[in-house]
Amino acid sequence: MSLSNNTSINSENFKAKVLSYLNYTAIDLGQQIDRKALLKAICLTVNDTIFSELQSTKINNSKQLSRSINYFSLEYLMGRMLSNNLHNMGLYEIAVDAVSDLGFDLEDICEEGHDLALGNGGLGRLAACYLDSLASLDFNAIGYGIHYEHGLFEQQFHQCRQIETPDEWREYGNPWEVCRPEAVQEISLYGNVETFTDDEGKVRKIWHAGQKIKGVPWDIPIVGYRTQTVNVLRLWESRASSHFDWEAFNAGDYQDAHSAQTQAETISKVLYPNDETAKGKELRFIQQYFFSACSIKDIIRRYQKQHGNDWSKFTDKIVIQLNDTHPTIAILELMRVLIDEHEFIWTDAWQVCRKIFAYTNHTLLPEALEKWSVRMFEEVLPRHLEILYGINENFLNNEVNAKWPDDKAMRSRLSIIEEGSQQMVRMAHLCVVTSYKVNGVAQLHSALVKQDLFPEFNQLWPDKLTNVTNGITPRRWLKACNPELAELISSKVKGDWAKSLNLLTQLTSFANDTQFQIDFMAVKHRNKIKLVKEIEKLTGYAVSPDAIFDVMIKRLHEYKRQHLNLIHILALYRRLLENPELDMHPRVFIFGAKAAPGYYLAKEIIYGINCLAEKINNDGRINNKLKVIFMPNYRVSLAEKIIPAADVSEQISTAGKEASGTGNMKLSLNGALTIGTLDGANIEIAEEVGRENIFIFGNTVEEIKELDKNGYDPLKIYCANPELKACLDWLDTGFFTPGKPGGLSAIKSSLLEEGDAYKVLADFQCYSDTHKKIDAAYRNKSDWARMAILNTAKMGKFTSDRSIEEYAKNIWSLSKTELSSEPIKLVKGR
Ligand code: 26Q
Repeated sequence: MSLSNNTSINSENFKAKVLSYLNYTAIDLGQQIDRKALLKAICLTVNDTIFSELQSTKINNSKQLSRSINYFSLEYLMGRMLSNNLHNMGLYEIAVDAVSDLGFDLEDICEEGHDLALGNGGLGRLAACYLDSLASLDFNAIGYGIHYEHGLFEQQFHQCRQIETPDEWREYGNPWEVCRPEAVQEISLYGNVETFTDDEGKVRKIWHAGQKIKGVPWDIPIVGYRTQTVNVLRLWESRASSHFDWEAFNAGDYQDAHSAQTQAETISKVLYPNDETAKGKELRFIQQYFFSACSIKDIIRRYQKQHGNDWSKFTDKIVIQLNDTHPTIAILELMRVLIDEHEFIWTDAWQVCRKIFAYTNHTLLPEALEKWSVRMFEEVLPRHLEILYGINENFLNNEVNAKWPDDKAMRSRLSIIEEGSQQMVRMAHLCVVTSYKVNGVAQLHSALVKQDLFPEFNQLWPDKLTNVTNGITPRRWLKACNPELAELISSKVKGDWAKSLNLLTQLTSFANDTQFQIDFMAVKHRNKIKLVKEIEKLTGYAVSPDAIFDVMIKRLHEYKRQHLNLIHILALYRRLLENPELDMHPRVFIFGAKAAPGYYLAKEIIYGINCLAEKINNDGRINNKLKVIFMPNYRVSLAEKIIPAADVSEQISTAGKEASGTGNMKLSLNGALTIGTLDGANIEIAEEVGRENIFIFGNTVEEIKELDKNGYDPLKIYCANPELKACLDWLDTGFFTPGKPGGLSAIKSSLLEEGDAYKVLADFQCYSDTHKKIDAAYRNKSDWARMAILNTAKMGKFTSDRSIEEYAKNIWSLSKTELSSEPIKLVKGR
């Protein structure tokens, strides 16, 4: 069997294999087949092919001279794997038939799969889309990360409030991963540094570790779309180094014998659920080092297997992309390994690092920029701190001093160490100083990185800072999640649009075609009916598929402004109560969002939306014209259900705050119309679809800066706008929180008393006016359909294949692997 040429697989032999695997996975074949057992058997069936292609890819790669890209990320939001793997392998239809022969629906079986939720939000999902594109474009790539025992928490609502429970993604095993004991690594922590003179009279350093930790790699295959390439995502699990303290055990101290093990295993125990706030916890720092050090060791192990001690080709063969600053410590680890373990002189080691690392910035928010205390650095990684000081000194004394001689202010602004009551290490500075390229993730964001975040670095190295606009994989985000639309598109578009998304522009010629408009909107309507059922299942509320489905799905954060949406819902509700006959097309506002467990106001906003939902959805006076739905436990697999059913996409962040956004691309690709600010990738989406096919509103970055400069006064806006005032005052009354007056006051006070940092009030009126335009536009069915079709048609730019091609060309200098035409024979051991 071959992935690119799956002609030897048909539904009959697929079914036969599944049945034979059921011997392993089902307890009792005499009984009705258990769905979970069937799912596992199908996974094992496709894994036969996937793992053999994985071996072939490895062998093929080892024969090539091309570079490999090592993607370092603390997060990967993979979602479910089966349906995507089947689609990429071209086996989906065959599997549908085989499973249907067994009396099941493949979609139902896929539903049994657990999401791989090893990430928080955008950054983690981006990493997953990029892995898909790297494999699909035949690049030699590996993703490195952490094998968290618990991914992002599961969310439930109790009395409208978010409750977190642990994610148990591997409770019953994960069929997609394989342990690689032959590549286990050991890393050190704590201890001290000894300086000595070696036999040749050279001064050397040795780090005596206080603790050793074992890193056990788990490989998850990443299947390219309709190609032979299968890459891997390698995730490290932490274990105690000496498996068990037998001495303590024999001495009867069972507690102590276990404690080292427990402590070591804590490192990969759980994903930190914060996004956009970099709170300094030692365990998080250790996670970052653990994974970076294991990955650097693994890269060197693989390199040496091929090249022994010949380091001359190292920088030709290896490039490391840092997904935000989270893996920055890898830079210091590579310096340490090269100098202390491989006897590189400083300048040579530094040259290597400067050629190998590139860094992607995903945020401008000051609270999200990582800083770690020097004190903690010194305790956990004493040798790395020494190296850091060396790098900083050279940088300040040579590069900064050459450009700005004796400029103390500049030195302290650019230094990797921030002085203050407590010295801190600025991880982003270390990244920018070392990396040969630094990129932002959308045009506006990259411009602001240059202008506002790192202006001096940009002066120092004008070619270093650049842009690569984010992208999404159309395989998962259209072909797999919206099969009916995919089929409709394929009936009109020539060529494989899932591989070349620009082919979708062919749809523009059907945008005015009445029959195509009807077909397009009929698909949307059927997707809405499916979502209606899901909504009923998850929330108990009944909503009509004829209403406008207005969707806001993303992490909960003040800058994303779910509360702007909330206040506007209040305004609509008031208008309806005043006039139940109000001429308004029925609207369902659909939310999906998790809040970081320690983020108070974010949780209050969730509480507020849920309280509104309870009141509004049960209010018989408003003729079902308004419904509010908060879908619990938002995650990749839920996004796959909501996105195909969306009419309106809410992208309403304060201008300048959302680096890019990627949900905006997914929704638009599936024919939703955006209501959005001129922020992140919204700007580029507007450029692609045309201003007439998107609803742009709100203050621009410049206008927001002006507001700040002139002393922004939310109270003035509140006093001048009676509707806005009434809505905010309503939050104080207890109307939505019976028995608890003031139950929603925190939202109001964040806006009026705490300064409305994200300019919610400044954008309220134009947001409300723009929603009126949406209401009017939706009534013209043909116009709306045309706009929706044009959104789908113009999304070609936002395929992650385009992003990856840009990284490969402009940052990584990566050429594609040449695929072997001959089937590769696996070498057998003796
Ligand atoms: C850092 C230190 C300590 C604890 C947590 C963190 C942490 C973890 C995750 C900080 C940030 C994140 C995640 C950030 C993120 O998802 N950013 C989003 O990245 C997307 C992909 O580029 C963009 O589209 C979004 O605009 C951006 O918000």
